[in-house]
Amino acid sequence: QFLQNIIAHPVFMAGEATVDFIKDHPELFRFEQRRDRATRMLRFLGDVIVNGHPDVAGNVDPKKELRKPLLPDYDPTNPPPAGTKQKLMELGPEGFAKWLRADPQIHYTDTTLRDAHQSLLATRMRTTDMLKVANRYAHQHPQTFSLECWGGATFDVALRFLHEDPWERLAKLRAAVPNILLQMLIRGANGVGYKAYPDNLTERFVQQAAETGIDVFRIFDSLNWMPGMEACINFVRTKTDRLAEASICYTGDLLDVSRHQKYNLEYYLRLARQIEDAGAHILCIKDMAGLLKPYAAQELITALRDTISLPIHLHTHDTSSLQPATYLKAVEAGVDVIDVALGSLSGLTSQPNFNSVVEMLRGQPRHREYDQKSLNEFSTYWEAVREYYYPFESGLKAGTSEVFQHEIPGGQYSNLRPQAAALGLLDKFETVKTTFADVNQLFGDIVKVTPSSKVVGDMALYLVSNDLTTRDVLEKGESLSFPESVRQLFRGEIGQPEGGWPKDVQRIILKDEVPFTDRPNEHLAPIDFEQEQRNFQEKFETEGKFTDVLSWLLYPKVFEQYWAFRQDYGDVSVVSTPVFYYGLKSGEETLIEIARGKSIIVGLQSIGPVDKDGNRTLFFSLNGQTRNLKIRDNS
Ligand code: 3PY
Ligand code: ZN
Repeated sequence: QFLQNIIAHPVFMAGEATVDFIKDHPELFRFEQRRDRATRMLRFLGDVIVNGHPDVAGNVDPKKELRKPLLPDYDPTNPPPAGTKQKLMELGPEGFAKWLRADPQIHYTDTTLRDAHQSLLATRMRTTDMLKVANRYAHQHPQTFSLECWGGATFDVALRFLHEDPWERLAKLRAAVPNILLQMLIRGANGVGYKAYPDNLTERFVQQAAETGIDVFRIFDSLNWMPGMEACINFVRTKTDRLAEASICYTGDLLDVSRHQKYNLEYYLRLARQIEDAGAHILCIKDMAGLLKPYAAQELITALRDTISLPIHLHTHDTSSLQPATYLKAVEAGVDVIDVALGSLSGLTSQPNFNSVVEMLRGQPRHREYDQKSLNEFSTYWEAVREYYYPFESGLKAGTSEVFQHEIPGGQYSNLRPQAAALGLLDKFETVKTTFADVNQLFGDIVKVTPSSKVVGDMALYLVSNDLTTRDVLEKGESLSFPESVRQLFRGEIGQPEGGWPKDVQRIILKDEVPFTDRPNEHLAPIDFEQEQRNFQEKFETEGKFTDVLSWLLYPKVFEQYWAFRQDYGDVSVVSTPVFYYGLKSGEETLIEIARGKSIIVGLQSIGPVDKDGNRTLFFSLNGQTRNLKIRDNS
């Protein structure tokens, strides 16, 4: 073990070991009880088989039959045809933006790998399911503008629930898709988290994301507050050669004159000009709840095209089921790119149906040709894969125009239900939704998107679980103490809303605390990366990849748990999704590639009874040889 430690040590590997090498590196004497990869994997499978996967606990249907997804045919011999990625490399970001704005044909962003599953399946889509089709897609749909595949909630969820390294996901997708732009969603000053981060952390994060594979940074601020986006736009512009796409989050109803005071056309045009002045390459209209109605889209896109010279990218959620009509009007009005998801992961709180929108525009002069049969094959693949994730479905069965009242973002809807369920409020979910709308009014009618939407959700859950209304807040709020996230919002920690906070509500919530109005990031000390790298090494007893250090700085607790899990069980991202969530049945086998080019075949032979110590012995076959393993039964 000592020798192994020496050989694996980064200093030794770099050929930099001196005579003091052993003396200077006490960690060489740390002899971990390292289990081999296969045994760690068996332990993971054993735990799931005996105790179930905690993430689906209580939601598993033992009779559920999962079918094997069909993979579209393809010939991987030659590299995929050149696409937008090559165009960006050829033209650079400014030139690319000009080309995009001038291109008469409509472009599509496929959100299947990010927002679609964030909005339908609580972000649980695993890398292995993406990788099975990523290269096929690169071959068959190279005319796609971009694949949104990273950021938003995927970073946190990958580490927290899937025990996966989000950076590895991105690197693998990049390798599989060398020709289409890869796109991420970044919450401006809040990065891929729920709070403000020091600017230099966002800067390094953006740089690293570009290096690992991101081409389009869709940047937004959850209150449409320009200072929350500006630094991030700048980092993309100055530290990478990729595209800064800054967003205006659409809220309210442009056509509703009674609500016109705040979110009217002038408001959107002013923001668009500011975004252009801030140096963004593309403007995104980010309709996170699906509130942009067809005629509002026509008015907005027409006016935007007349006001700024950036290309315009439109994002929506089909919660109301109206949004293909919005796309039709937006395309007629000159929008450049629209966001869609492959058929079986589209609709409802996800994006409009890619396959169908292509057909909607067939015959329209701006139509872009796609092989419909192939798109449908991808949809068929995802239809079977979606079934793997059935415990995470939101339960919404049909489009609902209720969204125009509650304004809950698509990505939040599929989370709010389980959150309400966890608090025992499922039977009051209707009240939770109406209270969400009431809280929005109480807060002064704000833009609601992560993290501001989460705070509105927290407040709604708090009120409903305490049998309170927003009127109670105004009448007896002085004696109530509110969730910490609500206090943070009113303190100014995620930025400033249009028109400021309602003063009376702010006082009720903050009591004696003094709010601030400058950038929350200004209050945060910059990160000393060299020191943090040393801290990482000390804490985790390994030098650590820089991407691990970044993940740790962004999500310290989550990363520590992820790391501990990885030490115990190894890299479980390579397990197929049905086995990951539901384990193996007796007699069942699975093939797992535990390292590049090294696969094991694991079969479950039988499960023994619980012994006097509360353990069960599991009999596995590992590459044809019997291996038994004791697993604690927690039931
Ligand atoms: C996110 O921030 O994750 C979103 O999807 C916002 O719409
Ligand atoms: Zn979205």
